[in-house]
Amino acid sequence: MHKLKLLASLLLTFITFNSFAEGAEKPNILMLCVDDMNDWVGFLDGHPQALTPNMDKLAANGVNFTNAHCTSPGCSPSRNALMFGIEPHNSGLYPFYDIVEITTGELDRLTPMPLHFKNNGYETVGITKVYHNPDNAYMQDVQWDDYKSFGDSKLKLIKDYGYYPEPYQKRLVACPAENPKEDFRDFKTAKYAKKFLEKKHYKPFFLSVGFILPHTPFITPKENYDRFNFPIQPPKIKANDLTDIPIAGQSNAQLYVEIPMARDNAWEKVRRGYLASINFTDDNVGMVMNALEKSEYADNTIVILWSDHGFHLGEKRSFSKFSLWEEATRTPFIIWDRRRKGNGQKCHEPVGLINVYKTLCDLAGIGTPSYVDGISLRPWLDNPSKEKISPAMTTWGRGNYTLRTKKWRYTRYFDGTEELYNKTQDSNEWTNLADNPEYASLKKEFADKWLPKKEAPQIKTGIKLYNVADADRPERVIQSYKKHYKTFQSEGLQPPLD
Ligand SMILES: [Ca+2]
Ligand SMILES: [Ca+2]
Repeated sequence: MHKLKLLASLLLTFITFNSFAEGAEKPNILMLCVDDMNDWVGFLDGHPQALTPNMDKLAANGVNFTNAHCTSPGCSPSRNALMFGIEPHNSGLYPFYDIVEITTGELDRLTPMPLHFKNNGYETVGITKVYHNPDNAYMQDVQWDDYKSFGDSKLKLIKDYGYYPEPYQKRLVACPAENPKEDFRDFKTAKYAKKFLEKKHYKPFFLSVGFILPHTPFITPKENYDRFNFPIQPPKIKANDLTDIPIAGQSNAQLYVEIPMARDNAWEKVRRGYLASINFTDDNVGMVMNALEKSEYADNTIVILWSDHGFHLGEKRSFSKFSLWEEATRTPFIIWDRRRKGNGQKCHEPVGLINVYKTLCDLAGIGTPSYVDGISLRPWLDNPSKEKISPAMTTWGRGNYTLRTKKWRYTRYFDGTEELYNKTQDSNEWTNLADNPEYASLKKEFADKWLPKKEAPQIKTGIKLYNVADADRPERVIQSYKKHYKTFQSEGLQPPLD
């Protein structure tokens, strides 16, 4: 018995020592996943009142990708593309899914990124919103060594301190709650990450920390609202911006949101709520980053921060995401790997979040499954001004694609209609040049060279939300857009085409 114990103890020591030695060579990964955050952050200079000192510090330490774009402008398709490393036109994951309910086997050939790291010796930990909820349940015990999801405690809203629409619309609520910050899920998420970083780990770790703010509703502790004084500067909006946009594009504008916002004069309150929500996420990012800096992992941890897509706050007469315009496609994106030569610089080349999977594998020194799309961004981490020829592509529904180069945005919808913007002269994308014959050859070149030649069929099981006009369902969203347009006129609002 005694001998057996000794043997077991020796064996344990050997295993522990061995995995530690192996781990010492591999960097840890800390992935900060943010929801619905656009460029209203200090490090992208998208709003003069943005207050994000912690993320600004991270951006200044690492490489700040200023021209980064999501793979799809909705939580579910964006995160599926990122976490499985596959473009929607290769996976068939175009709209929103409950991927746990996909019963037809299309996901079987895919390896979720955490599982791939786990297979390569990593301890994998996920907190709150990494995949789109409830997709964190997908292969949860297989891909995560530990997965923990937090919710808010019961929040007591201070309604008259912001906007609380009557009739109630959850996505437009923008007011603080009386509760202390400890009651908020994003604080709990950050605290769990902090505790993880304070512990001793014997394997390299892949830690994914998913914050839900600034996703709607914009509810934060009061102190975050108090940091933003009226007036809140509005973004630049051209009232009749949609006149030169084809109907497939127009239908992506969330027009109906503007009806209560205009009636209640609520835009400024809602924009304040958005800034406050980003500010609260920044506080929580700061908690995690401070814990990392104090930990023994500070020197051997790659930090990556992304948002799953951007957000409209009135531009193109729209609110939220679900479009192929810059407000929805562009995302904050930072990678800080202390070994890279480009740290402290900005990269203005067009990059996509589809590249996260290959980039992290490359930085960790592990291979990638053969189906994985995208490229490793490691060359731009060493030389951020290196020219990148390939555009960033964003897909929203089968058949709808937008390409972003440094100078152009070219969009083609399922019905063949198009948009083209010269970003150098028209950063707001106000003047659609697609019908100008001068650009016919440029459009053709974009389409021939970069748009998908083959499209995977849409996966038919597990669909949850389907709110785009695309090749599989061309009519419904366009009809509902036309209906909202009529309501708009009857409410006496300036219609977006006049
Ligand atoms: Ca989102
Ligand atoms: Ca326009």
